[in-house]
Amino acid sequence: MSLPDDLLAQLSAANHIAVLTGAGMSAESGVPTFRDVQDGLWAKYDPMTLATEEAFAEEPDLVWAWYLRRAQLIRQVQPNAGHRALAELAEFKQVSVITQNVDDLHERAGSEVLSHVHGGLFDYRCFDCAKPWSGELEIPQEIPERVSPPKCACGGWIRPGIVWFGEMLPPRAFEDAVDACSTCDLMLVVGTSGIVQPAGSLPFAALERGTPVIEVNPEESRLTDYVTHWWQGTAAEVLPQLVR
Ligand code: BV8
Repeated sequence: MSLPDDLLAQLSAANHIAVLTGAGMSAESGVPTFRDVQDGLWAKYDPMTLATEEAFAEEPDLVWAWYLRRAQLIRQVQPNAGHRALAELAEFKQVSVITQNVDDLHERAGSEVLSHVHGGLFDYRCFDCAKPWSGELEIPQEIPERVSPPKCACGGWIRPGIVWFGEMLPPRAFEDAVDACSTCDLMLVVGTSGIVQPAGSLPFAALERGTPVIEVNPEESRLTDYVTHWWQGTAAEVLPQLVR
């Protein structure tokens, strides 16, 4: 599958490209998406219940162990050809990467203009006083089902610096994301089901201005009916074609 000529022309003429990425962006690095339930890690843990303030307040050791497992996995994997292509594209165009992912694979691939609208797995703060935690994350080789989080000096538990369901998105990151989608010449939407809000609505900030939005996804998503073009394929297959 490739792009229709008119979109190819718009892509090469674009000076500023906004890119919204979701869990599918990291799938080819070996990170399960939220919709993947085949993998044991996810089948046992429903992100919808565990990725909440209530779950952490009730069972901090269960939630903390779940995030330790995810941090351990991210440390073991590498950015894929899709991450690297986006970093390379930024060498000759303005590229604003907006990611829903909490991993650091875009950074490790070299992407700089980056908004983490759902926070980052490697930022930590106190659950009670919100003071950033600069301690060393200890990830045991074998992570038990439950691990007590580290404690802040105030006595509160340390939590991951990510946005849980029901929590506000980081205002600055989301403002930057809306700004990029509202001012870009073209938008790419890569590897997202478009289910989670308000991030899932960002493409409409481009569409309502008549800016072309190209979706890269092997399957249809909630956004496919609305985007300018669905480029059916995976991130690591399609994105390197942008920099050939
Ligand atoms: C909030 C961190 C309010 C946690 C995450 C309307 C408006 C506002 C809110 C809501 C709303 N409707 C509902 C809500 C509530 C909720 C929500 O969206 N619920 C959903 C389930 C309906 N939203 C919130 O709670 C947000 N907060 O709105 O607060 C508020 C306002 C004021 C004051 C106080 C509060 C917070 C949402 C953030 C949640 N945190 N992550 C963690 O990771 O543990 S979201 C988490 O799930 C991920 O970060 C990611 O964003 C999301 C998963 O979505 P995707 O990335 O799309 O991944 P998914 O698996 O779904 O799809 C993968 C796609 O990839 C598929 O399409 C697949 O085909 C494709 N794919 C697979 N392989 C590949 C591929 N594509 C390319 N290449 C491949 N190889």
